[in-house]
Amino acid sequence: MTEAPFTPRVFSGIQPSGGLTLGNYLGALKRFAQAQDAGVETIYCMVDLHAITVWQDPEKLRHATRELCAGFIASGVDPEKSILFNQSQVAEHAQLAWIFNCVARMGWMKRMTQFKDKAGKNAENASLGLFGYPALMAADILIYHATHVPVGEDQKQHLELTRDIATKFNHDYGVDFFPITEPVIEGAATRVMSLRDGSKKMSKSDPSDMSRINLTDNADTIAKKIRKAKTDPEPLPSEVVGLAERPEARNLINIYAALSDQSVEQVMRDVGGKAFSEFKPMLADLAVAQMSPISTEMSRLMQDQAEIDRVLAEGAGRARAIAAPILRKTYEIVGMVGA
Ligand code: AQP
Repeated sequence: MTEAPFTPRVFSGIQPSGGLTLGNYLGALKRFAQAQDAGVETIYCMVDLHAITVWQDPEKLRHATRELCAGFIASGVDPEKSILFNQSQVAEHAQLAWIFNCVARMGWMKRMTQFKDKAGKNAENASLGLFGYPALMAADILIYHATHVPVGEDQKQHLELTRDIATKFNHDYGVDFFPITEPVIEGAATRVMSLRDGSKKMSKSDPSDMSRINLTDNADTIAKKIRKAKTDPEPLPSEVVGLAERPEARNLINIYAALSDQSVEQVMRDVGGKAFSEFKPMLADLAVAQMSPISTEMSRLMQDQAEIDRVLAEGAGRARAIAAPILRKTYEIVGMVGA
């Protein structure tokens, strides 16, 4: 439970490490826009400092950051209602991350599955930043005393670590300063899987473009990717339990449910018994209808980069106004002279 003195505040971020996918949209962006309209302060960040934990071409990083900002806005995040900015413009994230590097334990970090997945067999050659990533993520959240973090299921472990860091900091310094953040992981598509392999998460960095739907894909490409999505030969079951051993079928049903704002049970009632040859075009039509306006709006917004940069700078100013006093107070608690 979050302690009483903390006002509810939502924070979440996305890396500009490539183009956005349907996974980012359903697991994150769509829910960010919903949270914004629920009457709570919302802060959303393009986490460019996280992106460089693996090599990024500087020009592509700049482009991806602006395109991501366009993706936020096109998905319904309103920069007037939410605070929208890129992480590197608010130095307090990195400053608090250093303090958290000194709070988090090596043993905790070594258990993080994302590091193991991303570093792969060549962990000795991974950057120190990739290993320390979750401490920076904890700082992103706690520099705003955020109480709620909407994310996809893949980020659950990092949010547990954020709670551990807040708890240890509060305990070590005898304060009740950082909130114990609640992960908000809900809905039918909290883990959208690859279209080529139902056991792997859909990801912007998957080498196969056919594995994902990009927010910038046009209608033909979306339809083709869904048509070619891996499935099995059986017709769709009418009950959720029938999906247990069928990860690819489950994934497509989850996507359909999330896109149409229905429960999985409702969708199964409608599509149970259908062959994939019948269901896939239904899904393609739905995906095109939902995604095309977003991609069109992103292209329109990208034509005015000066306006995107203005939005980011303005959001950064508003973010700094919250972050600076929290960092100052943290320094004071830790014992830094001049704080
Ligand atoms: N497949 C997914 N299903 C549901 N949610 C997802 N998210 C990502 N993939 C899926 C959610 O999107 C938010 C931003 O993620 P991120 O860009 O910070 O990093 P990530 O989770 O590592 O996403 P990718 O697409 O897999 O990026 P790369 O390939 O660069 O690592 C998070 O809330 C995440 O849960």
